Amino acid sequence: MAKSFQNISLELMKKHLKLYFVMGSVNCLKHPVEVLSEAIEGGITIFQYREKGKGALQGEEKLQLGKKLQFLCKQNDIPFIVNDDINLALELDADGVHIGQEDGDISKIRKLVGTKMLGISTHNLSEATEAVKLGANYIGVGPMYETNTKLDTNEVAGPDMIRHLRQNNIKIPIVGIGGINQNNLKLVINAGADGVALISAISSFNHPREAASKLIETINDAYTIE
Ligand code: TZP
Ligand code: MG
Repeated sequence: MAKSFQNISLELMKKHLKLYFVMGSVNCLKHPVEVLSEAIEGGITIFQYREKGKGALQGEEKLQLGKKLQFLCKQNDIPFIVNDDINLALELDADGVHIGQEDGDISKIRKLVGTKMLGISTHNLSEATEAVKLGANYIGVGPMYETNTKLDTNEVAGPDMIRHLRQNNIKIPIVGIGGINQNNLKLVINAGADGVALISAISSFNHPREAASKLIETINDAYTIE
């Protein structure tokens, strides 16, 4: 039977955030099912279905792709998170949702999703403090670096923002996001993140399995050399 990730503990949440793959069909060079399947083989630890941007699937097509990606996650005990679309998350009975600052009333969303995982994108200490208060299971902090994947990003915050949050008593699980790759991820972990969330560092490669497996190796290294 597939694992339940409801009411997830802090420790397990942190473990799952290590290598957080975010993706939708517009980010992929080949079929998203193939990309996710390879990424899972490579060692990703959580997945977010983010069907967004120019040419993104809508309605029934979005739902059907979501089902296929969720099935792969279930088979491999990988938490399946839906970006933004609370109705889709509820319809699929996803493991969680990830929302930004402009995605509606966060306390209402917390109530709607019940004990599912709730991730919130934050950019500074006041947003992070509020996210903790509203019951986030983890926060995304970014952008860590320049990115071409998302056009409407805030100013680059850099790993120092994560350091700043940790120094100011933000204890919940944190993932850095935005422009993270093989070469800069150690800086994000060393600043106090539990993991890294990324799109193109896996999806833009012809061999997502190799990309993911090198990333997880580097992350594990970063934890051991502190
Ligand atoms: N949120 C902040 S930056 C970003 C999101 C979804 C895009 C991350 O994509 P990439 O390719 O890992 O820079
Ligand atoms: Mg959003």
